[in-house]
Amino acid sequence: MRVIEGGEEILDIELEESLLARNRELAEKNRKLLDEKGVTAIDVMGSIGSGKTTLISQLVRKLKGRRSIAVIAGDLTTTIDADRIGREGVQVVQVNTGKECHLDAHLVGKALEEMDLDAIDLLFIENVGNLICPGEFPLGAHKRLVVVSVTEGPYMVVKHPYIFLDASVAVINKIDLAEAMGVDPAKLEKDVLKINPSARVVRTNALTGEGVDEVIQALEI
Ligand SMILES: Nc1nc2c(ncn2[C@@H]2O[C@H](COP(=O)(O)OP(=O)(O)O)[C@@H](O)[C@H]2O)c(=O)[nH]1
Ligand SMILES: [Mg+2]
Repeated sequence: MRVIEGGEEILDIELEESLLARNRELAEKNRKLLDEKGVTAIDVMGSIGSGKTTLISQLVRKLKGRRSIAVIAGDLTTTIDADRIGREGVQVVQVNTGKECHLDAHLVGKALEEMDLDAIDLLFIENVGNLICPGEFPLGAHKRLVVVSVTEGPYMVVKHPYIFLDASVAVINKIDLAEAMGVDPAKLEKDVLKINPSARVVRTNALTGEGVDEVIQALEI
C-alpha cells in the first residue's frame, strides 16, 4: 500500500523548534522551583476517559495520610475534574487550555505561582486528554505516568508509541472490562515494554482501587 509519511514535514520548522525550545527552558525553570521546594511532580497523561482523574483521586485517597498533596487539573474548558479531585480535600488548581490539546510549561508555571508549594511535597498534574500532543511538551515534572484503558481497544499502544518513550510508569486501566472488550492486558503490557523496556507497567481498576498500591510503588512515591 502507498503510504505518505508526514512526520518530518512541518510547515514552519523554525517556529516549531523555537516553541519547543522555549517550553524546555520553562520546564527546567519549573523543575528547579519544584526541587527547591522539595516537591515531587508527576505528569499524568492519557486519552480522554482513560481514567486519569479516577486514578489520581484514588492515589490521593491512599497517600493523603502520609504525603501533602496538590493537583493541577488540565482541561480545555471545564472545572469538572478539579471539582472531583477537590472533594478529596487537597489543593487543586484548574488550568484551562482553551483549544490547546496539551498543557505546557508556561501554563504549569502560572499554576505553580498560585499554589502554596511550601505546604506540599507531592504534585499530580493531570494533562489534557490526548495521547499525542502532551508527549512533546515536558512540564518540569519528575516522572511521567501514562494511563491507557482496555476500552480504547487492542491497538492503542502500538498506534501511539511516542507518549510511552519518556514514561516511568504505564497504567493499563479498566481491567474489569478486559474480557467484555476482548482486549488482552498482557498484550498491551508487551506493546509498552517493546517501546520502552524500562517502563513499569501496572494493571488497575481505578474504580475499586485494585492495583493502585502497585502504582504508588512503581512511581516510588
Ligand atoms: N469500569 C471501569 N470504569 C472506570 C475505570 N476507571 C475509570 N472509569 C470510568 O471511566 C470514566 C472516565 O474516567 P475519568 O477518570 O474521568 O477519565 P479521564 O478523562 O482520563 O480523566 C468514568 O466514568 C470513570 O468512572 C475502571 O478501572 N473501570
Ligand atoms: Mg480527567
